[in-house]
Amino acid sequence: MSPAALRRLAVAALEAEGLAWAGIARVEEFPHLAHFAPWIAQGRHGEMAYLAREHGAASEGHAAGRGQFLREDIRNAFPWARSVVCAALSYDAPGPRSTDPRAPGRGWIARYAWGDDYHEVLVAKLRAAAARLAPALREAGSEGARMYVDTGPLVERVVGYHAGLGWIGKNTCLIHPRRGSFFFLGAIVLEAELEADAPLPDRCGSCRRCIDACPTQALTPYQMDARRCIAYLNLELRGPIPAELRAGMGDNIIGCDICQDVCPWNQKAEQALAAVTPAAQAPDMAPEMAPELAPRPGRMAPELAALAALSEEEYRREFRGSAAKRAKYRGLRRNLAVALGNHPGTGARAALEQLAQDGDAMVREHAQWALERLEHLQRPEQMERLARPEEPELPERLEGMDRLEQGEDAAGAAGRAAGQSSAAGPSAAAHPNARRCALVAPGSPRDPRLRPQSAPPPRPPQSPETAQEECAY
Ligand code: B12
Ligand code: SF4
Ligand code: SF4
Repeated sequence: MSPAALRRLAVAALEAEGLAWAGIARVEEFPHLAHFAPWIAQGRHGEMAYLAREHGAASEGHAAGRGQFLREDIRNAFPWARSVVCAALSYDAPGPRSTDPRAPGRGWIARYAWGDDYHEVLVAKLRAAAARLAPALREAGSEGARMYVDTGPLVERVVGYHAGLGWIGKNTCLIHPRRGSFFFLGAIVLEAELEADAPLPDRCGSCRRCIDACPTQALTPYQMDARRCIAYLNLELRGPIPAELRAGMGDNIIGCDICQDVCPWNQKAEQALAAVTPAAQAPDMAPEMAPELAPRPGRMAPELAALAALSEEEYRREFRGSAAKRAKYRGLRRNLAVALGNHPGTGARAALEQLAQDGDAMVREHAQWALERLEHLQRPEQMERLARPEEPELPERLEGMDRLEQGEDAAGAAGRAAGQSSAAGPSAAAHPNARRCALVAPGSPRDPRLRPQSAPPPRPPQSPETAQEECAY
């Protein structure tokens, strides 16, 4: 069977499982991966030791007399592989942005963790698609196939780039010019040769909004020091959070969305989403978003004190089947202590006094830190500032950005709208999360009813500003 025919079958198999957005990367040397070894050598992976796993004996001597890192060449782990099918699944659920103002005492759970655990959702779809493809692979005489979401020894964003799904932005995320960056990646590594896609050009241009917005200065263009990233601090780090980074973490208790929420390409995706959610097309959800990824109740801007009051059993029930559970009970309480100190509301002091009695010394120490911070914040001038939080710069409207792509966008939107029902599949209406998605106001990608109660209303659109000088397209 020809590489082109295999490609068509692979794409059809994914589509049948609700993965309508995919690309193929040819396995070869990927230039981005030249940055991998120096990144590890600088210790930027922090305690994520799995990223630094080595491959081969030191005597094979790739650099400085050691073996290569497993992930710096995809052929290290998969010497037999010739193609990687890379599927993208949107999690751009309707709802507020992390950069919208929030009422005191509320925190932020990153968007990727609003619905069911994406690992399970996406890997199940990949497995089912691979099973559909298996007879064709057997016929082609190359059956080898491995499926991964996060956990495989490959850098998925680099593979996604070569599969034509987007470019790697200065915030290190993979970004698509019409769909933004709120999507997950999954990979099927194949022994067979499939016709490959071409990469998309980098459209960051001279923009550096993500770098300037990052509260812990974790980003330099295209590189992250994960040790400073809030998503690392509140999810991956098991021990105490370095004191000098705690204030910068703000009220982020699970992950962080800031460098994506300020990205103009996500604002543009928001507009595209609005274009494909007319009243007739219920359920109103992001194109290609699996119903399982739709927000569970209480995920957006939850009340910090209420979460801090959960027993371990209640915590397990609340976060069962959610990617948020990676923080673990003690990690979440540590994060809540920091967030309560940074963004206190009614009941913050009482909640912190409870946490200061916790059975876990790490939680107690973070609560103590937060209580001391509250003392400082209680000075009259600080309280006044808290009562009227400085509104973050709201996303500029980017009508001007559409100029070059207007025709293409309209066609793309129509195509997505047509594909939407089949992508969601018959299970869409049946899934309990689907009902919540249908709450979105017709024609509006972000229903104000989904905003946390008592949060200030969104500001009216700013005067249109083209990001033409900033984003190269
Ligand atoms: C470890 C990890 C993290 C770590 C470290 C992130 C990082 N930037 O490395 C932490 C915990 C911080 C994290 C956070 C998040 N993650 Co994460 N993470 C991973 C994981 C498991 C491995 C990534 C990895 O190998 N990093 C190592 C470094 C070296 O790789 P990299 O940053 O991707 O670097 C490449 C580029 O920056 C580029 N590069 C480097 N220097 C230069 C210089 C120039 C000039 C150029 C052009 C390029 C370039 O080449 C590098 C490769 O060598 C992947 C899954 C996977 N197996 O790939 C998910 C993954 C990257 N994460 C994902 C997500 C969704 C998130 C969060 C949004 C979750 C959240 N809301 O909190 C945040 C996003 C933060 C951000 N700005 O990246 C998605 C990304 C999807 C997308 N559209 O990009 C992935 C692919 C998971 C998935 N299966 O969908 N993550
Ligand atoms: S996820 Fe948050 S902390 Fe991490 S690089 Fe982006 S803005 Fe900075
Ligand atoms: S377009 Fe701007 S905000 Fe988005 S990743 Fe590139 S530099 Fe960052």
